[in-house]
Amino acid sequence: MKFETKAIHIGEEPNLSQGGTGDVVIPIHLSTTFARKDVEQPTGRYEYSRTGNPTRRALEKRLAALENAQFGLAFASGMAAEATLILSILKSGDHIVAFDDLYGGTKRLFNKVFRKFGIEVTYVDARDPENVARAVNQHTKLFWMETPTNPLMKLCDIKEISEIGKEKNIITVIDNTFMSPYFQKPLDLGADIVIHSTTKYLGGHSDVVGGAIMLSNQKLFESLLFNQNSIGAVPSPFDCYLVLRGIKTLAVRMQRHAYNAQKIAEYLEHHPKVKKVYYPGLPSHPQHDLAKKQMSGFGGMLSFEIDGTLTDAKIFLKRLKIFAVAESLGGVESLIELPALMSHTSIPAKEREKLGISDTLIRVSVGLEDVEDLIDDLENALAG
Ligand code: P1T
Repeated sequence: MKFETKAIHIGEEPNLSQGGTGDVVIPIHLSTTFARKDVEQPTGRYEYSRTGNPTRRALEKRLAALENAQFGLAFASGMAAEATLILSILKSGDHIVAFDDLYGGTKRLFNKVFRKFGIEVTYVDARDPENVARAVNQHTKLFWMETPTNPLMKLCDIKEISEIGKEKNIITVIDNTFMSPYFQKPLDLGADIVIHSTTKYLGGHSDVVGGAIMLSNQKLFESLLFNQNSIGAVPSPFDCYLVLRGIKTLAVRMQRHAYNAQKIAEYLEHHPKVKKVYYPGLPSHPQHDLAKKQMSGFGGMLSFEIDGTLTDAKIFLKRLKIFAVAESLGGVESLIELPALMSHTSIPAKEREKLGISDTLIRVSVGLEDVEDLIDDLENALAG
């Protein structure tokens, strides 16, 4: 089955057997517990809804199919997926090598939560895989990468980094939130684990918070499954339904997100009040060739530098009428934000500066509105 077909059907096949209802949309199974005939074992597949739930199961099957994975697990948020993953795989004294440009909340989780439990992280510029290899020590257990990164749209070579990981017995985790499985499949490129904030493109409508992990390694899956139940950061059946529903249109949405983002990136690149545009679909992006190699499209996220001060950036944001000034991304509506004051405030100012997250860096999640309306909105706001 091709991607679009899997995105609509896997996990939601109508039950046409004797007694089956033939629903084409899976019911939202609200029951928290499942009765059994025999006290010693569950009668059906399910016993308690934290452990397993039919609506969640449908979502998990679909999530796995999208990333060409054997297994999928759904969580209550992207952060819940990340925390469960770390708790499942690492122990005190272990070490992570991570991309230096990550979602601020991921860095906060590493630096402020897991460091307290003796898990160390070295951040490197993973655009050069050599930097990743050099940071490995005898305790390194994980490589943690986003590509493209949030918010600077830096890429890392998934294949090369995964190969380094395999050589050294280190697990490679790729946060694939920005590309979605429609444009990039890290497991096919050699990564061990893919993680998503399903709050973003998979949900697609800014109405559900969720997370996911996809992988094919049975042993790691069993450990994650055990901890999904033990820690219990699971999504509600209604949340699972919303993500299942969102995924059905993922392919068409991603195509339009990318089309609109390319047009906007090209427009901004020629604007005299814009210093720099970061979008992997632009030939001026320093890793455009890598983008073409490992992605099948360039996605709906971009960022740019306004030529001016923080005040100019704030005035620009205030003048916008269609773009909502809001954190998050990946929904049908266009969102815009200032990472230094919003999504990345948990990174200290000095570190932000070093990474290139300046006070005038603007991040855009390009939505599905008419692109001419979006460009007009930007034009008016930049003219102010
Ligand atoms: O928000 P949550 O579903 O818990 O997902 C966390 C997360 C993980 N990974 C990436 C790449 C992300 O972008 C996020 C969440 N990001 C935002 C809320 C944001 O505005 O960037």
